[in-house]
Amino acid sequence: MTFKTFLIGLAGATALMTTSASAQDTWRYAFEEAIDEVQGVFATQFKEYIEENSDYTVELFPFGTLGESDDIMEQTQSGILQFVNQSPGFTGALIPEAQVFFVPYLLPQEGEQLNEFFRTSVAINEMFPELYAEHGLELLTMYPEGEVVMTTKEPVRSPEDLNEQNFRVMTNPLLVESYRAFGAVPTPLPWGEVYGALQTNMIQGQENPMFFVESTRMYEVTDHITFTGHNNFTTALMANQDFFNGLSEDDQQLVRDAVDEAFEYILDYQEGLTERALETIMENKPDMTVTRLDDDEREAFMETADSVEAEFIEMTGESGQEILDQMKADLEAVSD
Ligand code: 6CS
Repeated sequence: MTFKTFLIGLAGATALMTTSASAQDTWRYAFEEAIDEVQGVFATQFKEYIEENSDYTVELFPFGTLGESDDIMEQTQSGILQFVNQSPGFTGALIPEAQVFFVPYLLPQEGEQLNEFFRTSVAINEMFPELYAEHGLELLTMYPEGEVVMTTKEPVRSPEDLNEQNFRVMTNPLLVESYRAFGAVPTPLPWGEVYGALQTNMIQGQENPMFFVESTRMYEVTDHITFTGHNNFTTALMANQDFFNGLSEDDQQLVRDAVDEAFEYILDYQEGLTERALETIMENKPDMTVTRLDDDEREAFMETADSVEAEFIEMTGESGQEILDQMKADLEAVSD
């Protein structure tokens, strides 16, 4: 635990202790984005459902109010928070199997096939909950946040273009390996440091879904957007497991119903979001270049997938192999 996390945790614990007994009826829910970004919209739907259908209140903590992604995870594991939305990009450092989402070109980029995969996947809905439970977490859902694009200071058409480029990645070892295989110098950083690191040229690129590139103004500190097709951004909602297990069956069902409602809402909400974000970026910065790699150009990035997959198995052993095989079977089941 960092000193900052300790202080934040102490402040949170003190707040909890000084609140009246009715604090039991207030559930604290933190996430990694702003209230009007995808995770915030999901959280708002969840809150509205719970408050309309029960006497509970849900208190939302957007990015920055309680620290970085790792801080809100620690606070949830220790019971200061009841709910946390954290992406496998960070959880992968805690639960190595969650890094499967960083095998390049495993997931379709966007669309109904991807949505159906998240709805029906055995790996996501049955296997991952067991792995998260080993860390005191009740995995409630995983959902997509959009096709990941690279935003860089120099144009990117091939892995050679990433050579010597310090490229920011979320803090899990497999994503580091993936960008090493892409030819870059991977630089894991928490989100709060990314804008400044681009501004001061400590790093020369980063990846994220388009809505986030727009809302966090990544286009101000990079000049080129590249659609490489290598991934979709996956995120996950969890509850502290002791808290969840302590709820009545009816209240557990209430939570699951709220999650199901928010899940479908967020899939609809994201229809056309990538395109709208791109339009806004182009209005704000007309000389931003946008490149969609053609099949041959993608092939050069795709060729790295086998080595990253092998690295994933090396890191996770038998349980990683089982998850990967099941993910592939789940994807096959939704392909037409
Ligand atoms: O890149 C990141 O760190 C962030 N990206 C998104 C889309 N959500 C939260 C996360 O912290």
